[in-house]
Parts: sequence; C-alpha cells; structure tokens
Amino acid sequence: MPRKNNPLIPSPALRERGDRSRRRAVGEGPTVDSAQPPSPGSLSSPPSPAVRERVEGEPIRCGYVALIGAPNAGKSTLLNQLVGKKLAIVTPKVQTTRSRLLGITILGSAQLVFVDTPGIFAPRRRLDRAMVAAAWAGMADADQTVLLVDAARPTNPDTRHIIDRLAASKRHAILALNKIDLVRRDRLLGVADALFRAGCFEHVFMISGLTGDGVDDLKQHLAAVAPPGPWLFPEDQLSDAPERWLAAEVTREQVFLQLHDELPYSAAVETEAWEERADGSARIDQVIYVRRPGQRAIVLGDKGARIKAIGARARAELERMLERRVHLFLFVKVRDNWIEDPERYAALGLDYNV
Ligand SMILES: Nc1nc2c(ncn2[C@@H]2O[C@H](COP(=O)(O)OP(=O)(O)OP(=O)(O)O)[C@@H](O)[C@H]2O)c(=O)[nH]1
Ligand SMILES: [Mg+2]
Repeated sequence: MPRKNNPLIPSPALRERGDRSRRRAVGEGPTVDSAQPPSPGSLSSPPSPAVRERVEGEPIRCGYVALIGAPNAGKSTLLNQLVGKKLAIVTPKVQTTRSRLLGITILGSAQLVFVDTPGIFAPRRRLDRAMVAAAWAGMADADQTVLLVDAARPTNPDTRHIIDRLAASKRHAILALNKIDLVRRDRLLGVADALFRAGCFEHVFMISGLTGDGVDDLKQHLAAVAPPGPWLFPEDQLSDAPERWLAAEVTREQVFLQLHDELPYSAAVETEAWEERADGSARIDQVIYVRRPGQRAIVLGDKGARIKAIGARARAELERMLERRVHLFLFVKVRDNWIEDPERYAALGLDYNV
C-alpha cells in the first residue's frame, strides 16, 4: 500500500500505528484525517511471544500516566526525556501544546504510556477551552497523574487552580517539581512542602526535564506502581500520533520560535500531502493557516525570507525525526475563521463543542 496521504501506515522511524482502537485514556488523540477508519488491533490483543519472554517471572504491567500542569511547566520536555526521543514540540512560549500526545516507553516489565497535555489555564477563546478540556480529559482515565510545577514559579495562579481542582476531585497525584536546575537546592524543600500541604499528593519528585536530573527515579516509581496488565502497544512503538501530524507540529514549533506576539496563536499547520519517493526521500506539503492577510505577509517575510527560514529549520528537524531526506513545501493561507472551524478542531484532535 502506498504511504502517500495515509497517516496510519507504520513509520520505520517511529513505528507509529495510529491505532485508535487502543487509545484508552486519551480518547481520540491528534489525527490529521478524521475520516480514516480505525486500523485493526484491539485492547485485548495478547502480548507477543517476545513480550512474554522478556518479562518472565515478573508481572507484566502497563500504566497510563498523564502529565498535567500550567502552560510552560515543562510537560512536553519531560515527555521527550521520559521516552528518549523528541516527539513533542517545546518552545519558551506558553500554550505551545494544543492537543494530547502519547509517548510510550518500556521499563523492565512495565510499559508506560505518557500523555502529554496542553497547559491548563483560564480559557478565553474557543481554542483555549478545547485545549484545556483536552488536558483534563487526558487525566480522566489515567492510572497516575503527574502534576508538573515550575519550581521557579510555584505560585502561578494556574497551578493553584489545578491543585484546587485535584483536591476537590479527591484524585491523588504525584507532584513533580520541575526545572530544579534553575532553583537553589535549599529553597526546593520549602516550595515542595508548601505545595504538598494541599493534601492531594502521594509523592513528590524533584526533577529537571531538561537535564534529566531525577527523571529516572520518577520513571522507576511509575513503573513500580503501574497496574498489572498486558502491554497495550507493540514494544517498539513510541507514539500514537500519525507521522503527518507530528510533521505538522515540527513546522508549528518553528512558527512559535520564529514569530512573535499573537501570530503563533493565530496560526495552525496541517500536512496536506506526503509522497514517498523512489530515492527514499519524502516530499511533504504543508499549509500554515493564519487569520489575516497582514499575518500572511509577516509569515512570508521580506522577499520570502521568513518562510524560507521556517522551512529550512523545519526540514532539518524532519530529516532528523524521519531519518531520511525530506523535501518540504510550505504554503501560507489566510483563513480568517480557522479558529472557529469545526474541521480544524477535528484535525487538531480537539473537541469543538466544549
Ligand atoms: N531550565 C529548565 N527549563 C526547562 C525545563 N523543562 C522545560 N524547560 C523549558 O521551559 C519551556 C517550556 O517547556 P515545555 O516543555 O514546552 O513546557 P509545556 O509545559 O509543555 O508548555 P505548554 O505546552 O505551553 O503547556 C521551554 O523553554 C523549555 O526548554 C527544565 O527542567 N529546566
Ligand atoms: Mg507542551
């Protein structure tokens, strides 16, 4: 079967299957083509012989772990660190992540399925509401919830709101005090203590998603408490996200990094076409949607300089991710109402009606 226009065909680099029938905690995750039928496979598929062999004598475990927190707390950075591969985009700007993304890893006999979620904040626009709803939904069925708190900004009102809601729901969570590389050690205990008093945390870990400090301890703990049960994904699968969606995210990351003010928040990126070429390279066509003609002019830049720079960086990232040569073609289209268009929400894996 040709891979062109089909986001569900396994990728050699990511081994993604896009098997929606296996999405348990996350509901419908990000997808480019909502009309795609689910591919075969089921929650109850028996583990492969390789799996049984590997974990002989130990109970097989599989745990869904939601990573939640205020925007910019470092959730996506941590997801990438836990999985050992860059799957989620990361930028210094708030509200980078727009929908849920699974990152899957194995530790001993446990398969850990991490759910990166959009930051939780006080939503204003429809898009904000859909993002925040996706974040809470990411937590709903997870076996464990890890609340990330930026140790340098522990009194963020968004974090306070999340803790209040966790406490009200009587859900227990793990507190991960993140970015400890930025804070003096002697201050950390006081910060952890103040947060712990909310009464909804079972454990606290001090970590740096960026340097990896403390991340192994957190991972070991999550593996030890994962419920017994068969692995839900093949051993070599890293994510549930279709390659086309991940590729659009790579370009959106550059839009966030290279453009400023409201522009990144007014832009969306979609992969329109994907062609595997005989020489082993891929041709990828993407559209950057913006809301106004003036924004299109900014994305293009003087004599096309900005779009060229976005394309160059995105292409380099895509080649690293896909482990093959990439020809990237970017188009900028004005679609004033994309932010109110149900189809765009489906493309983002978000619920329009929240
Ligand atoms: N110094 C330091 N910076 C970090 C750490 N973790 C994340 N960052 C930085 O914090 C910024 C935000 O990181 P993200 O991983 O995108 O944060 P996020 O929580 O996913 O943000 P949203 O998707 O917007 O909710 C980026 O500039 C990261 O490099 C850390 O442990 N230490
Ligand atoms: Mg993020």
